[in-house]
Order: sequence, then structure tokens, then C-alpha cells
Amino acid sequence: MTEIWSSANSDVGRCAALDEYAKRAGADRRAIRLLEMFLREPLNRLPLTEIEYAMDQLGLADENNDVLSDAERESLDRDGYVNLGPLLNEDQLQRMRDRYDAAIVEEGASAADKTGIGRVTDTVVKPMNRDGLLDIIFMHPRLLAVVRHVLGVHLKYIGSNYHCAMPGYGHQGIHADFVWGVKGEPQVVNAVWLIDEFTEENGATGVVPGSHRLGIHPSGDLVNGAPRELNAPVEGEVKVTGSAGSCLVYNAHLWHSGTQNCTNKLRRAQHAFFGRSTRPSSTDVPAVIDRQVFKRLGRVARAILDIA
Ligand SMILES: O=C(O)CCC(=O)C(=O)O
Repeated sequence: MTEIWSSANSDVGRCAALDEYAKRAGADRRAIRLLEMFLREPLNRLPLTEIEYAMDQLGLADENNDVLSDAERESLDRDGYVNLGPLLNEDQLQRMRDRYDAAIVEEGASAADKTGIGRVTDTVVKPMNRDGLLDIIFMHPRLLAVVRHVLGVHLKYIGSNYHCAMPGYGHQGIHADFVWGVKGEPQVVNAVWLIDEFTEENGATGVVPGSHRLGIHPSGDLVNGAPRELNAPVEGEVKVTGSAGSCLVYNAHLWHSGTQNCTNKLRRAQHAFFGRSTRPSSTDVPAVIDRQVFKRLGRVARAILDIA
């Protein structure tokens, strides 16, 4: 699938490669269906004029808006990520920490395959966001300005999860978040909100600046002719440290990883994911959104979530 995705820079070219592949004996039908979802149908639920309206309301209709500085745009293009600095105040942070801790007690750390990670999925559309405390996680104009810079105005929220590295845990192999490969136009932009301060010791996110431009997925990379050891440090990798309330935003082609929390405290983070309006979402928002959350959301929020 990666080969097909990377064979062209346009959907027309990718569709042609997919058609050729589908003719082969033994072609993987499930993979074909998945890729077809990306390539054949526009999957926006609302007319694109709604997200255009929302971007206009947020001052983001113009690419050259003043919500992001030129230096931030340049560093995003060059490095593949930007740390927007603290955007949440201490009161918001404390209320969020209390809410996430309560959700873990209530739901349990849901992802059994992620030992040592406290995880709650779809946080911003769940009952835990009935009062709107978490709206800022997917609606902050500075975050959306980064998404808009990478994807253009036709963007949408595709998922969110709380991600807490417990003491002693948090290490991940180096990876990139976009499944089909990392060549061509980016399709996804992700954010890590620092709910606690990120330090060199407590499991700050590791990133490889500039790796979004390599066009190589770490799992497909060869080092001295052998497959890359994904758990080994990567040359040039740095930890993104910052004060609580900061927001790290990255192009999903960027190589990155969770790192080990070597302290005896939690390292809490909230992730938010964004894609192109016409592409599939990771989360089926209409299916999972809490009725009360849905009712209180206005036109701009609904446009970002792409729900009627
Ligand atoms: O929270 C982090 O530090 C990064 C986590 C991450 O990259 C992931 O879960 O895929």
C-alpha cells in the first residue's frame, strides 16, 4: 500500500497504480478497500463552505494570517514541528489534570497493548467535555493556524486521546504517524498538548528535525544495508521540552517517539489529530460524540469536527 501511495503525487496517479495492483492474482482485497476509501470518495460530511466559514471566523482564511509568525512557519517547514509555547493557564491545567485522572479511575487505562500508558480515547467529544473545558484542545486558533499552514483551509479534527506516560514507562520505537508512507503532500497534522511540564527526564516527546522531508518511513529505512533498529536512538533526535500548557504540533511525516519517563510522577499529555476534510477520519465522530457535547457546540466547532 505504501508503494501505491508513494508511486504518484496525485490521487489520479495513485488510483491508476491501485487499479494495476488490483489486477494481480492474490492482491490484498482489504488493503485495496482501505486505500480506496482514501482515494476514491470525498468523505467530508459538511459542505466545504462550513470549514471555510470557520477558518474565516478564526482569522485563518488567509495563509498569511498573523496568528502564526513567519519564524514559526519557517521552523515548521524546515523542522516539521513547532512548539507554540504555553497556551493554557494554570487553572485550566489543574482542572484538566483532575479530569484526566478521574477518567482513568473511571474507565481504566484502556489500551492494553500500551503497557505503562494511561490512555483515554476521544476525550474532546466524550461526556468528560460536557462543560467545554477541552474545546481548546481542538479549537485553539494558534494550533489550527499550524494545521492550516500544512493542510490548507480544508481541514478537520480526526481524533484525540489522552496519553499519560507512567513512571518508568513511555518509551516508543521511532515512528511516523501517517500510515501509507511519508512521500508527497502531508495528509495529517498532530498535536501534543503538554498537560505537565516536559523535561529531559520525564518522557518528553522525541523528534528528528527535518525527517518529514526524507520521504522515508523509519520502518522502511536501511542503516548500513540492514533494517533500522526502531528502538535505538536516531542521529539528530531531540527531546521537545517545555512548560505545562505548551502545544507541540507536527507534520505526521515527522519521525518521532515517546521517551521513557524516568521520574516518579505522571507525564500527562493530550493528543489531537487533524486531517484533510475529504479524507477518512480515525474516529467516527458522529458515532462517538456525546449528545450533550454535540448540543452545546456552535457552528465553528461543528465545522472543525465536520458534524452537522
Ligand atoms: O506523547 C508522546 O510523547 C508521543 C506519543 C506518540 O508519538 C504516539 O503515541 O504515537
